[in-house]
Amino acid sequence: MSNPLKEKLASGGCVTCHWATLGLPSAAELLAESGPDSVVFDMQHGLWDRGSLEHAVGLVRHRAVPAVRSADDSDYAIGSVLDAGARALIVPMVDTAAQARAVVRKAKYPPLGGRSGGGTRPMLDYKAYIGGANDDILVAVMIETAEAVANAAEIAAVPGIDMLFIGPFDLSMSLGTFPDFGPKHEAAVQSVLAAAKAAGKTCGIFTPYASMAADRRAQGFQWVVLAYDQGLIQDGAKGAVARAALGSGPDLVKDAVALVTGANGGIGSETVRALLRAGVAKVYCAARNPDSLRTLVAVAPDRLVPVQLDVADPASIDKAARACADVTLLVNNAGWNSNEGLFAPGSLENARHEMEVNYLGTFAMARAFQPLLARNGGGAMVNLITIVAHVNLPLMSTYAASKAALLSLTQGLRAELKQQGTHVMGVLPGAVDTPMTPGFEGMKMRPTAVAEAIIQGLRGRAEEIYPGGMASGVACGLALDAKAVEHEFANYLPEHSAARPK
Ligand code: 3PY
Ligand code: MG
Repeated sequence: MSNPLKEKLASGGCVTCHWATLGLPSAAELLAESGPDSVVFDMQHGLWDRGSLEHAVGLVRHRAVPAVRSADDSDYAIGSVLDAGARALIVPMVDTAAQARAVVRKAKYPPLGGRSGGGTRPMLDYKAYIGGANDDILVAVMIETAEAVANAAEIAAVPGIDMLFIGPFDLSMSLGTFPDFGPKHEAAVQSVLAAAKAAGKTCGIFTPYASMAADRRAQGFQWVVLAYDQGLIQDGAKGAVARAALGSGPDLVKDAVALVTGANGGIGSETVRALLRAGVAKVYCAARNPDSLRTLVAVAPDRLVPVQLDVADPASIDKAARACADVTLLVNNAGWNSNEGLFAPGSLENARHEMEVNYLGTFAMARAFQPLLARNGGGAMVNLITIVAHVNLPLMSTYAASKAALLSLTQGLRAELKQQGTHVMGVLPGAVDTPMTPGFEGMKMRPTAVAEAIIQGLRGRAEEIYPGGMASGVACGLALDAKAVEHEFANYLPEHSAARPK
């Protein structure tokens, strides 16, 4: 028997774990499948009972090393979780060296302690288990009060204690810093780490998020928590509700006066047609070259007004804002895609131009039309972004970066325009069949479908829409595992593509 957690710690490594509180064996199994070193079952604050713990340990133990935080430091609390098969024991609220010595006695078989033999899992191979358990099982005590911090050096020196494990939340209450941590708390945390190191022992800490776990790991903590089941479900569920949130209010489409930039393009011209079908009063159809709008304007000459506009040219924006002062619905659709990777010839120029059009052009339009929208009752602003704003597609890296900037701008606009009653909607489709995506061989959606989704989104006052199967699939993938999507997108780069570094 050799405990992989102990081996990792001995080599100076850091144990990563997921924390299981909900008492659901199947949820613990899912946590273990993601590949942490350990799953910790929380018997102190979690919903486990003896039966569900035994079941869950059986489900995870061939994937991740089972660990348990015991309910308390009693004989029964410690003995029963070790009998369930825990190979690491974390005992809460240990304040003194005497308490720590008692923990060791309860966790070890004679002659080191007084643990009683028995239990279903030890009986699988009783002789081997009893012979190896004292060495195999890692014993950690939680330091989570001011008293424990003061006694940390003495506690760490107790033979048989392998790790001091900090409970930062209880510690913040004990130190009087709750709900914040702050400098006093941090000084205590660092003093416990130093005490553990001085005694030649390891130190772990509860971390509710992976980013915090990474910071603590860099500081020398050797056991961190990446995620916990309640947090994962709660955050995921909250995020899903926020993403699907629809608002209510006056109709933003019917009788609106719209301005659509890039109205000669695939999505632009279909958006103009969809707006007409939805009953807008008028659409200013904007393009750099108004001649390119002739066919479109002929569809409804009484309601469509061609406008010369280059979003990269401040003078033309000013002129358009003066000519279109009755706008209530601004659709920032104009965009440019170099369709090149980061190391293509001229990629810096591409990047500048994409920023100029996609990000700064939309920004300039928003600045010019903000007072008009305010004067006309608030209305709405729609920004055509793309799903690759959320995750870079290396076939078109610089374009994706400019759209990431636009996504951020859209969030800022939503916040700043709320007070004047302007609804801001981001549109994040996947690949759309337009002249902008000539080399993309995957499934493309029709521009009409994007245009219809824009109308539906405005009717429901959605903040963000993800038209089409590709966009909604990627958005779902990102919510579940953003890193996996990033790596999948990186694979789209062909081996000998022009976008590859030469
Ligand atoms: C604490 O922060 O007090 C903990 O016990 C974390 O589980
Ligand atoms: Mg605690």
